Amino acid sequence: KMEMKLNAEILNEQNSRFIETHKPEYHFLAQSLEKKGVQVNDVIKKLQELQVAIPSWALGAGGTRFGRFSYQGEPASLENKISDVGIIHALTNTAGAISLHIPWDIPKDYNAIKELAASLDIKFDAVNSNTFQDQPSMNKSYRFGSLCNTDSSVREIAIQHNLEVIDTGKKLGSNSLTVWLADGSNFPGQQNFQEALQNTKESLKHIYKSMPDDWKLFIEYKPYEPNFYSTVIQDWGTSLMLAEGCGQRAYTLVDLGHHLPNTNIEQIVATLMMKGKLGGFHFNDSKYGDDDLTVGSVKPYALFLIWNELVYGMENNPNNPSPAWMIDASHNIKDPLEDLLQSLEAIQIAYAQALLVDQKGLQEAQKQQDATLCQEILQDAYRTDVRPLLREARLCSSAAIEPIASYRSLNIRNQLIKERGLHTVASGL
Ligand code: LRH
Ligand code: MN
Ligand code: MN
Repeated sequence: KMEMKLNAEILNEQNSRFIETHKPEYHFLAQSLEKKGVQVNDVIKKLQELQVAIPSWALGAGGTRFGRFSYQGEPASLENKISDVGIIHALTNTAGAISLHIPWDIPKDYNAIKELAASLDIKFDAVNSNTFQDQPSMNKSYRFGSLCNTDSSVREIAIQHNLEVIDTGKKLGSNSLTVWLADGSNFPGQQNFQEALQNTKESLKHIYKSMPDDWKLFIEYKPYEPNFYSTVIQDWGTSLMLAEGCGQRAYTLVDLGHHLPNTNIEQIVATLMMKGKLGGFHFNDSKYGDDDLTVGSVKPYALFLIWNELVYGMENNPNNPSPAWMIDASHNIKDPLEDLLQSLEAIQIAYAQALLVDQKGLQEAQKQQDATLCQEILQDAYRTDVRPLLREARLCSSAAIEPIASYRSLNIRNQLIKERGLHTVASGL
């Protein structure tokens, strides 16, 4: 079977349709930004360098507990998923990594998988463990928790699973493990909070110690779901405490959907970066809970304020490693690849806007306690239409000036349907 290949020639031809509109728009913006003292070439370079991992589970249509509507031409194998990321990466030059969830994505032929990924310039980002679903091979259950379980033999199964995930990641060249736990309770009194947290801490320490020396552990938090009364790692404070308990290479992972309504996420970002403990980032957007909607589709200003702290932290907190960026969004009704292209665009827009913030002016205005001017400075950056910068960055990287328009005019989904069939069921969630 022929998998979809996007080469420079095809993309050049696509770009020729947009270049005449793009160039003057870009030059006009670049000129006005230079006048304000922005080093536009630096911004373009930073945009070209940003790489955001695509989670394997976002390549098929997501579902809810009420059902799932599959999308046509969905990837049925890990190979298919990697080649889908290859399409997105070729169009944007921003998706040079894939994040696997084990056991959903266990490779059969490691060499073939590695070769395929390398041929598409795709790296293996953090590997994710799954102790929120029982596996057929288990003779015990995670029904009452995994790493927190009162039964040490269940904790042992969950720890062993994490060690196997590390092994899988090692074989692929990944160098980080993300742990998200569904552990918690549904009713008051059901669980002893202290015991559950203590067990979790010991289990995580064991996993941390078993990682290779150059690996990082990312500990994800979430306030509720699937448990609805309590969650063991419910917030960034608990995650940070556990990361500090494990050691230097353990970090907190922020998933934008994992906060109660109106939480000031940008302040959490600032605090974690000050401590050098922001390890990973899952982008998505939400209206109500962990909705996993397209990045920037609901609260683009909040996304900008978060990026503003990320940019500040990347410049002022050398003790914080460059965070591992990932999109953790997947939706029911859109073409998953178009959804991811929109998410990447939103991430790049907010990043570019944050790079335009007049940091010196802002600091000065803060010193003067000039709240009006502080807001003016932030919103001047936020209200800039930075899309010509993104287009230029993609053009300079031989990607598509207009990814979605090109994806559509190249009929990529139809080709995938021809290769994979109309009624497909994505492996995974
Ligand atoms: C949990 C989560 C976590 C999981 C993924 C499937 O809500 O954000 O990152 O691994 O979703
Ligand atoms: Mn997540
Ligand atoms: Mn989530």
